[in-house]
Amino acid sequence: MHLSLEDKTFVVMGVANKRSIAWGIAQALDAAGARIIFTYALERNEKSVLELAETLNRKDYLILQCDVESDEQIQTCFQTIKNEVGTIDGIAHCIAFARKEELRGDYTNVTREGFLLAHNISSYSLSAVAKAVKDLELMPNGGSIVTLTYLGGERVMENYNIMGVAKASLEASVRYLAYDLGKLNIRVNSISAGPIRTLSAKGVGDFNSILKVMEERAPLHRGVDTREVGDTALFLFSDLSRAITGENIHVDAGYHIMG
Ligand code: NDP
Ligand code: N5H
Repeated sequence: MHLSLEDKTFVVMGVANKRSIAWGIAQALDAAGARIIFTYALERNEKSVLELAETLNRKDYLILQCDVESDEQIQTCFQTIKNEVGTIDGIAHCIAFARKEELRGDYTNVTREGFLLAHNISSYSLSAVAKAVKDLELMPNGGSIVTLTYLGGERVMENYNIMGVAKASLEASVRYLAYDLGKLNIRVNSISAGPIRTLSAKGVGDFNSILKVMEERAPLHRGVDTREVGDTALFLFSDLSRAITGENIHVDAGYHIMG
């Protein structure tokens, strides 16, 4: 199916490399003809984002720094977008972080600092970005904001620990933001992706066995890839989903329905 978003501009936050879910979303947006603005956190990632962006059909992309731990960087980044592009039609928020040592073992090992850090980067950042959009009137024609979550935000998944608690907060934020921004015809939804081998997933938990269980138990008996998540994001960015907001769509081969 071909969707055309040729007259639209989207901000994609969280491309670290070609395995990133954000990159799968960017590829889907590019296939639909959309213009993309990339944001990255670390200086060292700018070059890899640039190399990837060069492979897109559209060359009128922008690449901006936005470490979401900093209110100042968020403000500067979205003000630059306002100045350079004027208005945008959507945002893909594909950002999360927790300390490695708090992603294994007992949940009660969590520290105050680790708890706050995970919530700051993985949850509050969505609300901060939504606030910037509202304050700067970046989506006067309405729009769509999409974030990424995982089943561990709804149920206990071993080792996900503090990230599960942060995702629960993120998912609740989606609902409150959907209500707030609904007045402006801005929709806010999350995609709950199945396990995908990305840089973040590297070295945390026993990823191979998690994938194996998914292939055994999911109704479709397979894993999912970043382009499949990208295509669902495309749907959420398009008018086809115009009556959907505050929703969490599972792109996980149906794994979440299993008892
Ligand atoms: P990646 O490692 O590719 O992406 C994670 C991104 O988060 C990186 O680009 C990283 O940027 C960014 N990030 C971390 N800290 C900050 C910060 N302070 N400011 C701005 N950006 C920051 O992994 P994924 O693609 O897997 O992760 C994307 C999203 O998908 C996350 O929300 C994750 O929880 C979610 N998800 C992933 C699943 C999976 O199995 N992979 C399953 C379900 C959900 P940098 O490197 O510059 O710090
Ligand atoms: C049940 C699981 C496996 C165990 C838990 C994994 C949790 C992963 C999420 C966070 C985002 C990973 C993380 O913060 C790793 C960092 O401590 C170290 N890595 C980095 O700093 C790299 C270099 C950068 C790019 O990473 C980030 N995030 O900035 C869950 C898995 C089956 C599914 C999964 C992997 C979910 C998810 O939310 O990502």
